[in-house]
Amino acid sequence: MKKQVVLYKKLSPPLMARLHEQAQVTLIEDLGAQGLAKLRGALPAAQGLLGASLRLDAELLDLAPRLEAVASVSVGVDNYDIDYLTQRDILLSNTPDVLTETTADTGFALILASARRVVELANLVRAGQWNRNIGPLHFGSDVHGKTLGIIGMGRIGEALAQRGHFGFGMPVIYHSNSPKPAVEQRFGARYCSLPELLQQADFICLTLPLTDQTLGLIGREEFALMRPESIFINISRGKVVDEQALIEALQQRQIRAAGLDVFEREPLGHDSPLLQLNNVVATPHIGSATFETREAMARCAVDNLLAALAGQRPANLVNPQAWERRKAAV
Ligand code: 8YV
Repeated sequence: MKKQVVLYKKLSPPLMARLHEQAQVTLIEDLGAQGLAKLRGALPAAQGLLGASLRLDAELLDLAPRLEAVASVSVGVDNYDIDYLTQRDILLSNTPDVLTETTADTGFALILASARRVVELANLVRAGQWNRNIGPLHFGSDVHGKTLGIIGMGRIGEALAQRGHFGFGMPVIYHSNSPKPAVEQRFGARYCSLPELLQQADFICLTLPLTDQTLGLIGREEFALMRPESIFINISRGKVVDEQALIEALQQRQIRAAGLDVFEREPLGHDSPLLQLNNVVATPHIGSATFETREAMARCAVDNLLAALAGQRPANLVNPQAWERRKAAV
């Protein structure tokens, strides 16, 4: 008997075919009001869920008494009530590794775009305002040789350090839960405290997950430690930053510029003060958004889900305790 799977993210035809072969699939095309109503109606029969960008909390999960596994098409899992999933023995999986390089590329795209004012000056050309040689009024800042500060030295932080060290000759300093000797050896990186990093780095990059510990980590005090020529980059989660404090730091020139791919609320409000600032490069959460990587992530999520529904341990299990509880109950 095929398991009942509810899909709330469209998959490519080959992945859809693979899923249909092994499961009874209900596709929720979008997460608007109608889509959410359809999702809620499908949850009572659901044994597997696959998708992303949906807050999966106890209220929704209580509509799914038969749920065995949730496969997220993301590496971040801050939108899942992991404790409740574990309590219910529901296996949650994610898609790390496959998106690491692409997301680090996005980080460097923002470093270069914000340092060299690429968006602002490209818009000046497009607006027909390039009427003379560019002068100091439009100069940007160098990237090569500047100090790269990385907050959160996980897979993506490491990939960013690799790009900075080997690609741009940047000294790398970092702050994370614990020192990473292998990273220090590979990239000549130096571990330092958060205040030290904020005071010393030319580029301050957030590459850490959103947790109870990192919520609001970068606020007024932290921006006040940064140097006026420093540039702030966020490719992690918007809520790691006090966004009002960021806006004030930019308006008051406490920092030179910001490259932001994530925001407290997404999509970013059209009236956000961030969009009135020339020294902000804002992208719509494109961290992993390439054809190749999103297909690899979806493939990884399908592998995880089908393994879990077949009674096997998914390769990328977020809550191993749920697996242990499952095994103990057999
Ligand atoms: C997208 C991400 O949000 O993987 C994550 O955690 O933030 C991005 O890759 C995700 O892929 C949703 O589709």
